[in-house]
Amino acid sequence: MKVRTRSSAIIGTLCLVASLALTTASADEPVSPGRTGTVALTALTTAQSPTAGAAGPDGTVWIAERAGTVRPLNDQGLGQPVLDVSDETTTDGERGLLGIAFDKEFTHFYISFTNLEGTSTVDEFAVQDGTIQPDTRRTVLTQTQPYSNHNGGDITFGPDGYLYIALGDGGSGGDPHGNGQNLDTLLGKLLRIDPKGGEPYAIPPDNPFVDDPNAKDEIWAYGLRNPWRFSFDAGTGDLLIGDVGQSDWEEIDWAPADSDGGENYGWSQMEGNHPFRGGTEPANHVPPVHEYDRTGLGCSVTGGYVYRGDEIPDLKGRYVFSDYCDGTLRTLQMESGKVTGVSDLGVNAGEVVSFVQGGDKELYVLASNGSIFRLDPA
Ligand SMILES: [Ca+2]
Repeated sequence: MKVRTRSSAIIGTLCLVASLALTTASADEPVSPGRTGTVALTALTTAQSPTAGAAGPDGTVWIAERAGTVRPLNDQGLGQPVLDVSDETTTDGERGLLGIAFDKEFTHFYISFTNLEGTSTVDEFAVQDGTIQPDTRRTVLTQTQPYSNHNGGDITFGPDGYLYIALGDGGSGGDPHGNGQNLDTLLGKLLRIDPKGGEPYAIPPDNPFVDDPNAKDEIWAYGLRNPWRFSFDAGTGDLLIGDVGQSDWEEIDWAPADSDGGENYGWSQMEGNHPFRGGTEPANHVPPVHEYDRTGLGCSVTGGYVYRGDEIPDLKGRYVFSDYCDGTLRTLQMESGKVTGVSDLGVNAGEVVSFVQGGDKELYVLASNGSIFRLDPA
């Protein structure tokens, strides 16, 4: 999965070792007193390499499996596939079915996957009475990929009703083509489009670069390396992005709900708060709200959600995230875009691939071994 430059097999082994060795937080990590024992991980069921999920119709949670299937999770467990594009994608490198999203009305469903050529593809289906209508399928957006890694792939609708699409820098290592800072490519960006406003989509008129002939109109934010998972705070509308680092620094990026877009998160001049390979900090660099290094807390950040459910009062308003190589669930407490506390929830979900927010705003955790957990009160 979200590995960086070496082979999946090697990294997989490293990550497995790391996840075994690093299940406890390092002694110097700030842990709020009384914050351990807040949550329990309830194992619900097992999927085949789950990568992503979305709140679905009728209280379900739809789970994407990397090889190309989508299955609904309900009280009875994981149902039969409601969609299967497994003959259109592969799971080599960091490819596969990487993201799914519903619009607010549950009338359209979107999938984000790499096709057989490795091209990042976002397709749309109409949904009627909670059922995908296969004959309504159309391709919304594509982006060719120079390498098999750093595809990003997460998709979600923002509070503004527009579809946001995360794309990595194209891959290899160290951003060899300089895509992160190049506004003439969609790679290394967070995009914002209106899939219903045109064919195949419309550009929201207030996108930050619509008046810049040298920049792609779809771009909302840039300077991202592999924004594997991002989300909007269901309470405030703030944007939070987990951007996977290259060698040294994992980071969480942030923007307020009233942002006009155009944030430059720095890659590949910067990795976290640090110049990358002699890079120069851009004048407009928006530094991460949180970063951590590789000395004990992991190697590949998995962005999550601000908890807005009802079941775990102590968790309300805290951003829950993890790391693929570590698996400990951690939280950030934030005020006005500043982190005021970092906590270790004292539970570990293994190789954490993704978080999912249900319609009731409760959170689920997907692990690479297939486990699907729900966060419950301890
Ligand atoms: Ca950055």
